[in-house]
Parts: sequence; structure tokens; C-alpha cells
Amino acid sequence: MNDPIKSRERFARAQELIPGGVNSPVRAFKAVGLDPLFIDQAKGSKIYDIDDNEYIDYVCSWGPLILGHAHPDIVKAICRAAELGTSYGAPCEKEIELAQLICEAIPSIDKVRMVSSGTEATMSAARLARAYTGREKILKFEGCYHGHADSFLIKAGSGLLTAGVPTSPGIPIEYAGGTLVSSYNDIESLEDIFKISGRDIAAVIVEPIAGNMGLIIPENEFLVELRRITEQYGSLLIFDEVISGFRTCYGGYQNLIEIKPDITTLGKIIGGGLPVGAYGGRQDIMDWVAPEGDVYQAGTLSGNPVAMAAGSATLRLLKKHEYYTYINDLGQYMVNGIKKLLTSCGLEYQINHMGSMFSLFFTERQVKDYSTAVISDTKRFAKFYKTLLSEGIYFPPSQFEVCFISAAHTLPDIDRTLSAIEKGLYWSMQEG
Ligand code: KE4
Repeated sequence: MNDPIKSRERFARAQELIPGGVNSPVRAFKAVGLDPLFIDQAKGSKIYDIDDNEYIDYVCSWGPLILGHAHPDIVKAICRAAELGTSYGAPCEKEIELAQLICEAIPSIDKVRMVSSGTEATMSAARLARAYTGREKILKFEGCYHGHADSFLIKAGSGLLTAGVPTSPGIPIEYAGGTLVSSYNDIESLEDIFKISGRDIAAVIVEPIAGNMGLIIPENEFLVELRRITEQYGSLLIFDEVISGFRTCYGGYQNLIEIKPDITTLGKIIGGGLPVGAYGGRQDIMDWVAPEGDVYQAGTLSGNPVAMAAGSATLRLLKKHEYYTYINDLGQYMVNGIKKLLTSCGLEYQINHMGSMFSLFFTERQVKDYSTAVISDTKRFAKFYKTLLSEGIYFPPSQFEVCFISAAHTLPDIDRTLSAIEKGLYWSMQEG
């Protein structure tokens, strides 16, 4: 590997112009104590930095690139759309095409509104739920991330029922009072909150597969109970499928577990690498959204033809080909390989895995919620990460993110990654 001299220089320059030198905090590599790499280009499963280093990419733009970087059919769709104009600020047929693909793929979605990010989708879904129910409170789960809208940057208060606490400066304390926080996979604490505040809760928002504490799998009854309790109290259930949508199957994770939320938020994959978010659900709820209804939400570039073309090209490919078997098999092969390496190193680290997503936690306790995730040894993870990078493997630069495998990854990619992981585990165990 070449020493990333140019990346270091560009990072110094970027920091003079952009807060932290990045346009999204996790990209700054702070969690692994390194300077970020500046990427020059990407193709298939590989990314290339400006110092001519090649890496096998497991960030995949944080999930969107399920078909790999610069897929020729998606690039062609983007180019063709751009030649016809990048944004009309008016309805176009490409919006109908993507909306139809989404509604056909996810039975709980009768109608869908396009926006430009997952944050816009979840923020709008929460506003819609409050309006539809006439209630104010939203309940979320500790460690789940739903974008950076004020009402979601809230963590659990001291007591179970005390109002939440902002996790960022700049959030009015009264916003925290509108957000209740419970523990993922913990139905008992949820029931306790609902017994006292259930009639004030407009909606529960949940990542049906949690991807922002590292990967955390819902325990068997958690989501079923969540659906039961929300129905019992007249609260809406919002599945935030920004990560899981079209990742585990063609449609939502909800399709696999046969649970129908009232509203679903989407992003990432449905934009094929361009800025697209969406929220959708039952018609009687969605018809409250302006201009059909009075719940205001708008966006200059919402549904723009180029992003719609990228999203539709992606979903059409996913619908036509059996990619899911391939990427899920690669995921299983990867996880089996890591487990063998952990055993040979005498390590009992935890791996959480679902299809083409996995997270390796540097802890010996099962990771099933925020409190069990945060005790992971982030220092050892950082040493592990640095070794992988030097071996040309680009994992997400944080213990609390998900590794994604795309349809462009190959068995030789996985084998090369496993040999790097073996070295990474060895160096992570060295003191100093
Ligand atoms: P965006 O606003 O970043 O498009 O989506 C917010 C969002 C909403 N819901 C879920 C479940 C999400 O995971 C996200 C964003 N995911 C992070 C990575 N875990 C995006 C990466 C970043 O923040 O740079």
C-alpha cells in the first residue's frame, strides 16, 4: 500500500473549508483514530484512494450500493436522465415509476412520498403520525439512529419514564420531552412506558433490524409484541427501513417477518447511490400529507428525475435477478470464516449477522441492545481496523456500524478479506 500522503494533504485543506473536513461526521475516521482516505473512484466491490491504493469496500456508501459501485446499467440510467434535464420542479413519469416499484414491493405501502434523505423521511413520518393520531410523543429505542432531526437526537433520561435528554447541543429541551426512549429487544420496559404514557404516544419508530449500534437482530417476539402493543394503545408503528429496505429481500424486512407497520421509511438502496429518501404507508394515513391533506412537507429536489432513474434502475435489477441468494451466501461464507479465525485465535468476540450485513463486536457478551453494544473494546477494534486498511480492506470506520456485502463482491474478495481479518485479530491482541 502507498502511504496516503495526498489524502493527508487534502484532509488538511478540507478542514480549512468544511467542519471537521467532512460532510458527515462518521467519515472523519475519529472513531478509529486515523485520518480519512480521500476516494478518487470506485468500481464494483473496490474503491481507490487518491494515493492509488485499492480497497475491497464493505461500507458501500453506508448501504445504498447493494449492486456495487458504478453498476453499468445504473450509470447509463443516470446519464440518460441527466441528458434530459436534472430537475424540473414539476411532476415527471420517473416519479411514478419508482413509486410503483416501491408500492408493489412492500404491501404495507399504499402511497409513498419521495424526499432526498432518510432524515427527511423519518422527520416527516413522525410529523404525519402526530397529526394523524392527534398525539405528541414519539417513542424510539436507545442506540437506534433515524437521522439527525431534533426529535430523534435524544437518549434515555435517567429514569425509565423521565423525558429523554438531547444528545446534541442546539436541541431545545422541550423537544426532548416529546421523545420517550426504551431499550431495543426489551418488551417489558416498553410495556411499562405504554402503561403510563401509551395514550400520549403518536408512534413508535424502530429499525426492524438495528444497524446503528453495529448490527443488532430483533429477538423473535420483539417486533410482534411491538405491533401488538402499538395497536392496543392506538399508536402508529413506523418501521425505519432506511438500511433494511431492499437489503434483506426485494421489499422490506417486514415482508420476511410478515408484520405490517403503519408507516415505512426508506432510503439508501432506493436511490441507487443518489439522494433519495421516502416515507409511505396506509392510504388513510398518507392522504393527510399536503397537498392532499394538511400535513406540510416539501422539497425542491424531491423526486428529481435523475435520482428517480438511479433508484428505479436499481430496483428493476434487484427484481429481475436473484442477487439476494448470492449476497446472502457470501455473507454466510464470510461469517463462517470469521468464526473459524476467532476460534483459532482463542477469541470469543461476537458476530451479529443477517444476510449480506454483519458486525464483529470486540466483546465476549452477546450484543442485543445498546448497553451490550457499547461495552465493546473500541481500542482493540481501532487496531484491528488499522491492520485491515493496511491490507487493502475498507471496513466502516466505527465499531458501531454495519459491514455490507454487495453483488459485486466475489469469493476471492471474501478470502482476501478473511486473511486480512486474521492479521487484524492478531494485531488487535498485541498490547501497546
Ligand atoms: P440519511 O439522512 O443519512 O440519508 O439517513 C438517516 C438514517 C435514517 N435511518 C437509518 C436506519 C439510518 O441508518 C440512517 C443513516 N445511516 C447512517 C449510517 N449508519 C448514514 C451514514 C452517515 O451518517 O454518514
